[in-house]
Amino acid sequence: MKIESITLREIRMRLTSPFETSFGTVQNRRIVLVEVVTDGMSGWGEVTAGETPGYNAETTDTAWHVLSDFVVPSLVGKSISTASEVPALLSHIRGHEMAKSGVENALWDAEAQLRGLPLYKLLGGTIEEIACGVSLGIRENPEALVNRVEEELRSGYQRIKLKIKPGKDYEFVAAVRKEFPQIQLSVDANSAYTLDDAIHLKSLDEFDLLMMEQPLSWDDIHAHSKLQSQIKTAICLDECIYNTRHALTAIELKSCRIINIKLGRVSGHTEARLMQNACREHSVPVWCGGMLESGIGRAHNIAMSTLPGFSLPGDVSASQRYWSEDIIEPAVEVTAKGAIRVPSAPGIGYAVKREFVEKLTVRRKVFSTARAAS
Ligand code: OSB
Ligand code: MG
Repeated sequence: MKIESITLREIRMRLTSPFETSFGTVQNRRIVLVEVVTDGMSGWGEVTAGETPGYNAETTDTAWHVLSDFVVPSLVGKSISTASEVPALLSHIRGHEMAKSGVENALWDAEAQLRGLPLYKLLGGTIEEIACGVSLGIRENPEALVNRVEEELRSGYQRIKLKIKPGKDYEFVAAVRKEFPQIQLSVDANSAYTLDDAIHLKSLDEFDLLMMEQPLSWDDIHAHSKLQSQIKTAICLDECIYNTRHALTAIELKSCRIINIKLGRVSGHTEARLMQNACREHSVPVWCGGMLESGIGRAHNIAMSTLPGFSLPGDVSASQRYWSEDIIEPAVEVTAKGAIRVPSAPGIGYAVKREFVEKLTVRRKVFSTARAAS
């Protein structure tokens, strides 16, 4: 595959409602999309960096910079035989996993189309209906949260995840658990606590949670090992795990019993596939996390979720939970039983609504072999 051109676009999209986590609230998204053209075939990827460096170090603007000045120039004009060669071509660039992931995944989409295969098959996926959960932002009070949970359960979602932070945790979880004693329930702290909170976090053991996601510092695998030994609830790591080595370290240190895989955080499909395989060999379940993606990132998440290690419901939910109009068609829909049927069309399996993307675009940069960057 000869990489003929790469186009970066920043689009603006507004979430149907604000999403609050322990590190901030977001409603207006600034999303970088990557379109590659290889052997005449166009493929799409999404950079899942946030607007601020609150979740990890990357932002929309750092991604634009690193893509424009380093990642894209390392790839345009190159010939590769498969998208899984991309990490080696980018190994001289440290970090910036989300920026890299946008391009690598676009090449995976193009490669699947060139081979006439749905992306999930090219990746080696085996699951044809993926199980869906939802991630609920922090609410004003427990009653509002309980009402929201009820709506999501009515839509069929199989697992509910509650965002928590100090002062908005125990009572909120207690209220939801009291109302819904049987559901699969988990919490996500996005690094809002320290080891000094161990006794408080242990108090959540009584709610029979499926997992507690990333309670401690975003870069401290060791501290999670100290916490895991003190609580019954399974810890799931998110922010701490950028690559398979990190996952193996966390497993060896007993820092967690579950791992969340996000394509952007781990730099793309190649590393995600290695990581789920390593976790499976150690009997550690994984699931697909979300980053409030547009339809393009969502479609890639669906393809990844078909790999055999993905044995828990992911944060992959319907387009309409986020957007009044998505940039792909058909929109992602969830069945009454809380599942997404994996599309069978070549590539990501959804069509990109080009005209709509154009309308949302606020900046664009084209890199091609035919002419200089414009
Ligand atoms: O920690 O999983 C997270 C959103 C933004 C940043 C981090 C996280 C999240 C979510 C939302 O939980 C998942 C989604 O519905 O896309
Ligand atoms: Mg998380």
